[in-house]
Amino acid sequence: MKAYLYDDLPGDQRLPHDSGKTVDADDLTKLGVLYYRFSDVDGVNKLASERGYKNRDEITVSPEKMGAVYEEKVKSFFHEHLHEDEEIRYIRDGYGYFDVRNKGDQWVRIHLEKDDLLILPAGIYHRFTTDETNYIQAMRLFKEEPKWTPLNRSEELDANQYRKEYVTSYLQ
Ligand code: KMT
Ligand code: NI
Repeated sequence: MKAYLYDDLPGDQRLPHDSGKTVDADDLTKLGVLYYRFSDVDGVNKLASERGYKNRDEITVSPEKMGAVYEEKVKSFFHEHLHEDEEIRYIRDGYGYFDVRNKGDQWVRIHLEKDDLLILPAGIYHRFTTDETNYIQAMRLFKEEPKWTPLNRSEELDANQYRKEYVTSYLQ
């Protein structure tokens, strides 16, 4: 895992966009973003059961797997959104970027690799993209009633109960 402030310069979303300003795991924790590394799935199973997760699936995001819809899919993952539930991703292979908004509403870019696990809290604005390797395989974990439909950022959404709880807990 490597995290830094996004440079906000034009260019493909899959380029690093590294401003050179590092963000560490403690800074992420202050935003409610938790980072772990698990070399095998046993640790993931334990964490999942502690947090009440029962379901999971695996997704491969790559042109080989997705064919013609790959570019479209990658663009859709990159729309800024939130969920009314936690989002847990365990990277099984390849690389990807999760971008999250910090206190000053700047993007923090988190580069994940195999064995990294990231927990994004409910209500945080974020987006995802593959990197230049165009390949990631990830486990997505769900609670029983998944409330993680992506809700795109808007002014009305700032009044959402889960958004307000996130702001109160982490941004004030
Ligand atoms: C997400 O949350 O945007 C995704 O599920 C993308 C694929 S998982 C790396
Ligand atoms: Ni999401």
